[in-house]
This record gives sequence, structure tokens and C-alpha cells, in this order.
Amino acid sequence: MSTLVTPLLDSVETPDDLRKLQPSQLRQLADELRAEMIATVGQTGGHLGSGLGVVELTTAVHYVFNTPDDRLIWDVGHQAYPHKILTGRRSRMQTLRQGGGLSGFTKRSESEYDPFGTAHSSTSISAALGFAVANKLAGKPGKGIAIIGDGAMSAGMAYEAMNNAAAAGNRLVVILNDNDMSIAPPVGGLSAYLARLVSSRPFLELRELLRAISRRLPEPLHKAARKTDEFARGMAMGGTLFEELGFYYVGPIDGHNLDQLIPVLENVRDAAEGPCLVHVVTQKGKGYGPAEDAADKYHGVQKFDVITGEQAKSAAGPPSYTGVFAQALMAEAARDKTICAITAAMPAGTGLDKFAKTYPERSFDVGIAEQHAVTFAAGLAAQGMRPFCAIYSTFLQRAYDQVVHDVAIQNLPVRFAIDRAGLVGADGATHAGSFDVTYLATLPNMVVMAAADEAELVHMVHTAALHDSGPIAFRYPRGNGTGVALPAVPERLEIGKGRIVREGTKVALLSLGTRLTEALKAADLLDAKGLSTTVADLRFAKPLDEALIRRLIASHDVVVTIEEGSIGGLGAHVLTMASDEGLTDAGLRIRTMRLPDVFQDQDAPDKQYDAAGLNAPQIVDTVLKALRHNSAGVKEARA
Ligand SMILES: Cc1ncc(C[n+]2csc(CCOP(=O)(O)OP(=O)(O)O)c2C)c(N)n1
Repeated sequence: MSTLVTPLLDSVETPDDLRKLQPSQLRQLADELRAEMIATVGQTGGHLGSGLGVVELTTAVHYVFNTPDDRLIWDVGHQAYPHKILTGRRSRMQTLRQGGGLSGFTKRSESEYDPFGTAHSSTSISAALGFAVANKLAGKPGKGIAIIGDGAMSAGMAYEAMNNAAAAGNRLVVILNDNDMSIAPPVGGLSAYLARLVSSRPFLELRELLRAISRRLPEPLHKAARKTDEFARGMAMGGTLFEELGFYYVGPIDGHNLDQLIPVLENVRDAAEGPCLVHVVTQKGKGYGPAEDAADKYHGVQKFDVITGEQAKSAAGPPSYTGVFAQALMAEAARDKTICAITAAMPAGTGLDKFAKTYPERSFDVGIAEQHAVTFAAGLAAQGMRPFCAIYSTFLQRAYDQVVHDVAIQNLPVRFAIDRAGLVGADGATHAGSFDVTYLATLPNMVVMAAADEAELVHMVHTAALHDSGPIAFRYPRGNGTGVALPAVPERLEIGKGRIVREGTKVALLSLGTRLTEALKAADLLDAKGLSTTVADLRFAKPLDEALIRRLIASHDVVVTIEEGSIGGLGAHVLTMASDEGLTDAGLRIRTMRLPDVFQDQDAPDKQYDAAGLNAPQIVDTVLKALRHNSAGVKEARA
């Protein structure tokens, strides 16, 4: 980093410094910013392509608008690295996505220039509208500015927000950053519409653009503009979907041309009435050859060599859970033509890109539209198909009502493949898969499984494929499996039946999911202390294996549940059952280990689990404390 020559960037600590520069200096500043961004992400890894595409836009927006009083909201926030560099965080960029470091997204607690936390897509227009309306009501001048990608524009929430945008008047500015890419190529009618818009309206000359915009200027300026030139025909306005929704549409404009961006944004800033939408065309990965040439435009990268673009390879290891899921599903699809797969804009992330190659007609990428994905799957299921809806735990949160209302109440056999369950590392709290067991296992009709390793995952895919009597979900984590041999022939698991992995007599560890490895380590440690330990893999959070739980409670001194999920999951279900049956009345020592009641920031996954108290030594501690805890102690604590 120190080898970079960045004379202008060195003079910019915050946007106030940026605004002291001459417009003629901005090109150089943007070039320096781009070089800085490449050097930084080369060392940290993270999101690269999206940030490279908005270097000029970031520069222009901070130059023209009065941030932080004008509230700038980056949709998803994964493209906000240049924004972070320009807003006082340059010296901390090396800490990006690491424990104690900067978040990979925007975050309110990090900077006054991040007025709103983002990470899940398509929230920016709603939030910007909220800021704009609050300012309007308070009589304050600040605007709400949303910068949203064409991928994020595929989500319904963006339209719900635009439908209400008139409430903000000219305090709302939406900048549509159209790079014709989501993580994967964008899909659907909207993407085709934007492409038509761009191709049918070549970038206008600046003169024409400004003439068009001048209609929206305050009256005196508007008259002056009219005097110098009559309004051109074929201006950059009229008839777009966005105009039908009440926006003043400007564009498309070249998002890498600062000579266009600056005057257009200045005009939008000064517009007198109504919300504006500026359609900016950019190139993902712009200015860095290896990113421009890559199919995914280097959306997310490992650390890489800046000269060659070569990314650090993760050490060869067992196959990833995602890969095992995809293979297992393809095997099911080979024997059953009704099996189909749905992803919401995450074909590679869910492994369904492979499925799509073999079964293109049974594979559906619906765009960033989790709610639609779930109800679409419900429709498919109601019509006799066997849909697998593959959505990360954190993104399925967005479709909860669809899971309840469209799937569970109607008892439709939708299969939910829930990837990224548990803590996810560098992406932090917004992406953690903490809640799915809690929110799914409360639902009547729902079956909820968690895979303890990749062999179990294969069995669960098979079990789900054959389960036609209602909805079924199975969860599995990010990253590599344990290396266990994969079954040649998958087993159909009996619904609601767990398994004993190791038999003991004094302590029973009831595990759900991949903490099983830690539970087994803990059992070794406990055995070494003379505490004979049983380890059970419950497999099902719902229905519980009540017979097994009853038996283990009756025959052990201490029972501990362990899961990679929030309160309200396995532990809560086991406790409820035990207390409902009066099993706890006899002074049973039962403890629940789960994620703590905090949103954990990014860190290495192992450290996150250590902080969460879910590693083997902490399991041992919990058991020992429970054994030491006599009933007199309980009474003292209560008194
Ligand atoms: C609700 C939700 N679903 C999925 C994702 C995963 N995701 C992160 S960025 C992205 C693509 C966004 O595309 P676009 O808005 O065009 O931005 P670009 O990366 O092209 O700049 C997706 C699908 C997400 N962040 N939020």
C-alpha cells in the first residue's frame, strides 16, 4: 500500500476535503482511489468488482451532495469500499471483514457517513425515503440518496418503496447503478427492460441531458435555461417504468465519465420538484483487467496478487457442504423428474449453477426475490412438483410470511435447503444463519433437520426428496465438511428419529448440527475426567425424538443441548417437552448451549464460536458447572 503514489487521495480524509478540489482534479483522484481499492482488497479479500464499478460514482456523489447531512445509502453495501476510503476510514481498510475491524458493509456504528446499515439487498430506497420524509417534516434540507444496483432492483421491496416515493418530493434521489450484473448475470423481465432502455437511448450529449434536466430546476434557473436553448426533442425522459411510478427519470448516463456525472448530479441536486431517478451505466470490475475479464467480475475474492490477479487458493480439503448438497440433489433429480430447484440470485453460492447445467429446464433463478421464490415453490408443489428452495438461512428470513402462509398452513411439500446455517465468519451479523431453527420449528406441519456432517446432508437431501406429506427443511453450514466418507447409497431417515453416536452413562450431550464434532471432543475430555458421556445427534429439531430424549434424561445425571442457533431452537423445544412431561420436577440438571443473545460481528468462524461459547472446552465447563450445582445452590440463588 505504501508503494502507491496517491498525492490527491492523501489530501482527502473526508468528503469536505474532496469538495475543496477542482472538478478537473477528480479524474486523478478517482484513479488513485481505484488503485487504493485494488491494493487493499488484494490484501484483505472481500468484495471487489462492485466497488471498482462505482469509483467515479462515489467520487461524484460525495463531491456534489452534502454528505453526511444528505443521507447516502448504498444498497447491499458491498460496493461501499471506495466510500469507506473517502469517509475517514482509509487507514483501517486493512482490517476489513476481520475481527475487530471494519465491516464489509455499511454500518451505522462505524461512521456518520453510514446513516443506515445494509447487507441484505433492496432496502435502500425505503430507508432513503424515510430519511427524506423525516427531514421534510422537520423542515431540514437534507436529502435521502439511495444507490441501488440493477440486481437489487429485481426485488419487490424496491418497487414498494418507489410506489410511495412521491411523499418525499425532491428530497429523494435514487441512483440506479446498472452494471448488467447481479452476482451472476441478472435475470428476468426487469433486466431485459433495463438493457432495452440502455440500448434504445445511447448516452446523450451533456448539452441535451442538461436541457432535459433544466425543466426540473427552480423557476428562475429554468427560465434562464429556456432562454439559451429550446428544449430538445428526444430528451432523456418520458415513458419509462420509473416515470410511471412518479420519478423524474434521467439517463442513461455513463457512470465512469465524471464530466457527465458531476453536472447531471448537480442538476438533480437542485431539482425543484419530485423524486429523481438517475440511471447510471457502469462496468463491474472497471479498471482492473482480471476483474473485467472474469465471468463473475470478481464479485467476491480471496486475497490476490495485484499484478496477476491470481487469488489465494484455499487449502485442499473435504468437499464443501454446498457442493455435497448440489451433487446429492442432482442424484435425486436423475431418478425423479418432478424434482426442481430454485435459487434467489445465488446460483453459485447455493451450488445450483451445477444443477442448472444438467437440468436447465428444472432450475429457476428468480433474481433477488426470496419471497417470490418461496411462494413460487409452493405453487409448484401444489401442482405435483417436488421443489427444493435453496436459500441461505439469513435471506430466508425475508420470506417468513411466505413460509408460514403459503407453505406451512397449506402443508405443501416444499423442501427448504438452508445453506450458511450458523455463524458465517467475515460477513458478520447480517449474514449469520442464527434464527432458522427458531423461526421454522415453531411452525405446525414443518419438519426441521440439521446435518451434523456431509454424509448426513446426503441422507437429508434424500429424505426431503421422498417427503411428500408436508414442508421439510434441512440446514447446513458454510465451508468444508468434516471429511467423512459420503454414502454410496443415501439413506431415508425416519422422520423425528435421532441417533446415538457414542454411548455413556453419566453425561448426555444432545447435539443438533455440526457442533457434533465439538460435542465428541468434549466427550473425550469428560471421559478423561471419569465422566462417561453419551453423545446423541438429534438430527431433527422438529419433530423431536421424544423417546430418545426421555430415555437419556432418565439415565444420565446431566443433559446438555448444543446447537448453532439462537434461543428458541432445540434447547427450548427439549426444555419445553421435559417440563411439560414433569421430567424436570425431580431436580434434573439440564442445560442449553446456543448462540448468545447478541449480534456477533465478523471474525474467523472458530473465534466466533469461541466467543459464542460453543466449542469443546466450553461444553466441558457447562457440564462441570452443572454437576457442581447442587439443589441447595439453586435455592440460594432464588432467595
Ligand atoms: C436479500 C438478499 N438476497 C441475496 C443477497 C446476496 N447478494 C449480495 S450482492 C448481490 C447482487 C447484487 O447485484 P447488484 O444490486 O446489481 O449489485 P452489483 O454487485 O452488481 O454492484 C446478491 C444477490 C443479498 N445481499 N440480499
